[in-house]
Amino acid sequence: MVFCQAAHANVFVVNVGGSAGLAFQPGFLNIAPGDTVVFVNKGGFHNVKADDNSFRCARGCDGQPGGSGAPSSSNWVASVTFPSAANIGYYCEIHGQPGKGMYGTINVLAPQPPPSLSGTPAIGTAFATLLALALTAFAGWRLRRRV
Ligand SMILES: [Cu+2]
Repeated sequence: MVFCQAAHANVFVVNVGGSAGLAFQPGFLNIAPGDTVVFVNKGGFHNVKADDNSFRCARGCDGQPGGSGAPSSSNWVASVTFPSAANIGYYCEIHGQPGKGMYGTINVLAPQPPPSLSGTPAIGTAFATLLALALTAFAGWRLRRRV
């Protein structure tokens, strides 16, 4: 199960600054649990900090070996993996604050059950009923012919 989830995990890129100005692009992202978001500084003095303080990244992330979430103007790349469903707001400490200025949102959506699971049994039951009716009618027709 864990291997399967990892195999289906996706990677999303969020551009930081650069030609987008003082913004994250895309500023709103829908992802699934296990997916990774890679923040890429396209230019400017920026970092990425979660509203709930769950991460702070720039040249790596706080708490990672050799990582630092302090704002930096280098061409940094930082990746954050989101293991479970949540609505995560984040911002640049220099140009934004939660929900204002240079900020963004990552919506980690819980996996939906496949829609075919609810539809298939109903179709199967209807088909079985039709088949039973047809067999009964045929049996009745054969019995009447013998008399
Ligand atoms: Cu910034």
